[in-house]
Amino acid sequence: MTPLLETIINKKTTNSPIWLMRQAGRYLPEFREIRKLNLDFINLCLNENLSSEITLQPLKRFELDAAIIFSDILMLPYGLNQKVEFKKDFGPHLGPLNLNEISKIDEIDFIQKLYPVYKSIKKVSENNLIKNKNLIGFVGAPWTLLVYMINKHSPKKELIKDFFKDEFLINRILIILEKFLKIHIDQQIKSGATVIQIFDSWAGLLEEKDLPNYVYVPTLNLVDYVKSLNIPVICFPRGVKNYKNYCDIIKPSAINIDYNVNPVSICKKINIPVQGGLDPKVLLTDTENLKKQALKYLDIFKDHPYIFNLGHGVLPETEPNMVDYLVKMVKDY
Ligand code: 1CP
Repeated sequence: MTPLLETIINKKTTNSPIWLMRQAGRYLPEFREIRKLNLDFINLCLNENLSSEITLQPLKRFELDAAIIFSDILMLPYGLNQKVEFKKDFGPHLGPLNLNEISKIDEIDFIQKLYPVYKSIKKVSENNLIKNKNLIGFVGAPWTLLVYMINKHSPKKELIKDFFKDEFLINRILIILEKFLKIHIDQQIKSGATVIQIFDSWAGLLEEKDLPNYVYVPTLNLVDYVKSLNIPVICFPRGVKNYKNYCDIIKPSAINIDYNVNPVSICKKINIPVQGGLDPKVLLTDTENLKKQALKYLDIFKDHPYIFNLGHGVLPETEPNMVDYLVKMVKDY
């Protein structure tokens, strides 16, 4: 069994495996070389030769226990024919949302549009570098995708004023998302993904009273679906105030915590495997501080099944040397 599955399934508490969110991306010079020549981000994700190469880049440098496929959560609205563009220094920008248009998409069209993503997963899964490691497929949670589809760009701190105005539209989109997220998950697994992570990056924007409708019910549905396929599922509800409630209701195979939660209280309250937590900004400081902060997490979770990771993605300005130091330190612990 791979180190990651030992932790998630067998609840092993020694030798924490490690991988990092956004490990395949902006901070690696070899990625920037490719990115420079491929200005259209969506096309880059749809180039199975390049996206599989980018996925493997961090595994060539560091002794990581998993690769995460180089793609994006917004490939899903793209697959539903909503226009998605990534603008430099602005982030994603989505086109108009036409319910009639997206209601017409069928399964075959959708799979065909995203086919290169699945071929890329297949290529990575057949590479020697992934032997005895996991290949992580992922999706955005329904709520976070709804946010981008209606808001059209990153909400940063808040949603557009009339976000919840059209209840009919929201409910229809959630139904469509459920169907296509399941297809997207299923295709990733069939192509070779051995773990699924669900990113709910904007769960923290909701008030407690709205969580059941937009987060708990739709996410539980997906989690149960992944489990029915016998694949572990890790959830990352960034910014939720009550991780324990979330875990009690959704029961993911493991929970990724963000850097604002207190790891001591998480360790006490939550009895499923935990992943992540370290503030990615710590990688921008020095090795002494990095060691101290990483040790904090390793010590707190030393008797708990724990996958080392960050509390959000690796920042673009991170020095690859710092990542190297961190991975070696976790391996030597
Ligand atoms: O300009 C560039 O080079 C593109 C930067 C980039 C990259 C490398 C984007 C744009 N997406 C990605 C890849 C990506 N995105 C991966 C695979 C690589 C890896 O993890 O190693 C994954 C898992 C994601 C997931 C993703 N995309 C999330 C969830 C995780 C998170 O960061 O909260 C979200 C919210 C997105 C949307 C997105 N994609 C890209 C941007 C700039 C954004 C917007 C972020 C925001 O709204 O602030």
